[in-house]
Amino acid sequence: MSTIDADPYDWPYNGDLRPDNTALIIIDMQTDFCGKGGYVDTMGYDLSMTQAPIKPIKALLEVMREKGYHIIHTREGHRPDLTDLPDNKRWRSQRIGAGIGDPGPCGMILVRGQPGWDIIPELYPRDGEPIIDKPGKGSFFATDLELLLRKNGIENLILTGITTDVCVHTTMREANDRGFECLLAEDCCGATDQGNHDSAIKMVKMQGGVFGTVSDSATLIAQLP
Ligand code: C5J
Repeated sequence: MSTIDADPYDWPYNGDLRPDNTALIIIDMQTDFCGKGGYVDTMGYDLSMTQAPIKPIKALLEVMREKGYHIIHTREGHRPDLTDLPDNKRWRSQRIGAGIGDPGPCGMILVRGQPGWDIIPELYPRDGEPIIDKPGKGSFFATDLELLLRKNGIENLILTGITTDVCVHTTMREANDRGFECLLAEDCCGATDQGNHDSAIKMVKMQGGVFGTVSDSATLIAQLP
């Protein structure tokens, strides 16, 4: 039995923490969300906030690969013909000058196969590490993530990636409702707004850990069995 120091409770709740039953999920570390000329950059946000988690994720990823944990990556994006892009999602993005599906410096914004849509080289998946391509914010909606987790006996999820308040939080909520035991690695996440990042972390911790618990990369690296 082993646990990771976390707030508001040490994780996992039952002490059953093994490489076999635990996955690192790296959410949407794509050029569109943290690279120059991508979606977030085109919207005018400060990229330093979505780039901040790159180094901590890389350090954690290296250790978890070494120890044999499951590693899962996600990408948000739409089909090139945009048949899976809700009209209102497109309309809202166009309003702020970064229309999903429109051409930009990194190709069509958030479209599968375009340079901006892919995962950044620093964190690129290794052969054999599953990539979940998702059309929405949550990683469970319209994907086979749950099937993959259940089939492989994965019960514990370490959530990392961007953005804390949108895709990471939506995925954590979806996972929590499905009974997965979730830990958010605080320094391995970033948002387009520091206040939103801080609030998203605070929300996880309320009600005794309503969506799970929070720790950081240094603690995980030191304590993961
Ligand atoms: C957003 C995401 N923010 N990956 N997507 O649209 O959080």
